[in-house]
Amino acid sequence: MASETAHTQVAIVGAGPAGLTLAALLGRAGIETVVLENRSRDYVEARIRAGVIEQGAAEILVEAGIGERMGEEGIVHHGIHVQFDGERHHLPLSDLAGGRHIVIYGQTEVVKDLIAARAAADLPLQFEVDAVSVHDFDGDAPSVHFVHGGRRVELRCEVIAGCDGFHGICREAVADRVRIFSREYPYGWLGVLAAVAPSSEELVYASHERGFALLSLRSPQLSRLYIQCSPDDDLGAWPDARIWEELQLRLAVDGWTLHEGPILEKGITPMRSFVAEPMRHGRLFLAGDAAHIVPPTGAKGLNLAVNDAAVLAEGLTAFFANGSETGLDEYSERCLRRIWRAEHFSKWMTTMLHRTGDDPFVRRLQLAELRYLTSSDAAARTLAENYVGLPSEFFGLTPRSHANARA
Ligand code: RFL
Ligand code: PHB
Repeated sequence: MASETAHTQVAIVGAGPAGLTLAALLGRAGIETVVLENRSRDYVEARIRAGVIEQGAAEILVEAGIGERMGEEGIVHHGIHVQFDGERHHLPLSDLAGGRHIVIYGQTEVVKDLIAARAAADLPLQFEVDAVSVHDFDGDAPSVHFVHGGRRVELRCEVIAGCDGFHGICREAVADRVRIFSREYPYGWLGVLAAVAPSSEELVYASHERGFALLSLRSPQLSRLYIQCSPDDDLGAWPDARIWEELQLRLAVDGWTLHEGPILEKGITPMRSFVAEPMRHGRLFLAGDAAHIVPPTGAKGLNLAVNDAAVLAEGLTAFFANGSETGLDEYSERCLRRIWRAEHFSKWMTTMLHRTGDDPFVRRLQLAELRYLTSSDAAARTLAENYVGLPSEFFGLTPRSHANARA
């Protein structure tokens, strides 16, 4: 097989939200990057995942240069509903959390916009690369080896960003140096995308005796719905009619109708909490799902990935400008403070809302907590400020606007 050598400043493994946002932010700072993705462009652009973007993460995406379509098509929400005992309660997130909001804009759209911007700028992004491996990141001349288009390539670089998701190879390469914290949950989510106008303007999180259900959306014509199921359920056991029947039961409230429509896509996701510490190993930096996973109930996965990318971009910008390693030294610690807050919040939301076994004691405690959440301003504020995303200052970090002014 033919082989060749190439060079860049930052080799980015993975074209998900973490890798693509990092590449875009570094591009703006004049830093050279090559992005390597093992799947095809069609596959990456069709993968349906998250849909809730915190105001702060949306601001980072605007800074990364993809604010235009998100500004036009993204839907700003100021509240959510929490439902239990057949009653729906409104939580006015923005009133409770200093005016901050969330934006409903699919991860699929974020990924499409970032890929389109990179293609328009004619910057290197290689899909369908094989046999990716990372080397020599303990020294100052690391490299990434891969096979692409029948050629074996050695990509020499100064820094490697491991943005290759939970099942990637970058965390594997440091498996003997990371400390792992993890929990698996005894349930999964069956997610569907349906061609029907959302039956509620704002999201509905429902805790029901039969299990959790969530009504979300992607656009005025597209609903996104989830139901708690067993993590090893087969999709075959969930024909469309059963999905709608279960959603009707779990989301029902008097005087409201859940409208049904054709199901365009469905999939089952297991739920886990996971953190690998630290996130820096010499010149190899882990970011996004490669380093941490949260159960989706708190809508934090995508937001954490975008935040990691922003913190890493800031550290790398100073490093390439004047050789300062301060930002890189602090990278792991700065990210982990936000990550652990999100880990706690996501586990809290998950255990409060899901059915775990038949223990009536557990159910009584869940209901007591849900009643407190929907009747105490203090409790509701706790959910709200976490859900819309805590500002950087909360973690003792410089707000990004100041950091930029300094750079
Ligand atoms: P991603 O999006 O997984 O991207 C990693 C990219 O790396 C590629 N890759 C490789 N490339 C080159 N060489 C290799 N050896 C490679 N191995 C892997 C992959 O193909 C992929 O393109 O990670 P990133 O960028 O860190 O972004 C994180 C988010 O995607 C993730 O946190 C969220 O989507 C999590 N998540 C959800 N979060 C929410 O907030 N709400 C949701 O509803 C929600 N649904 C989900 C989800 C994650 C899912 N996964 C990972 C199973 C649903 C699913 C199915
Ligand atoms: C989604 O719209 O996909 C979504 C919304 C809220 C969550 C998780 C997923 O907590």
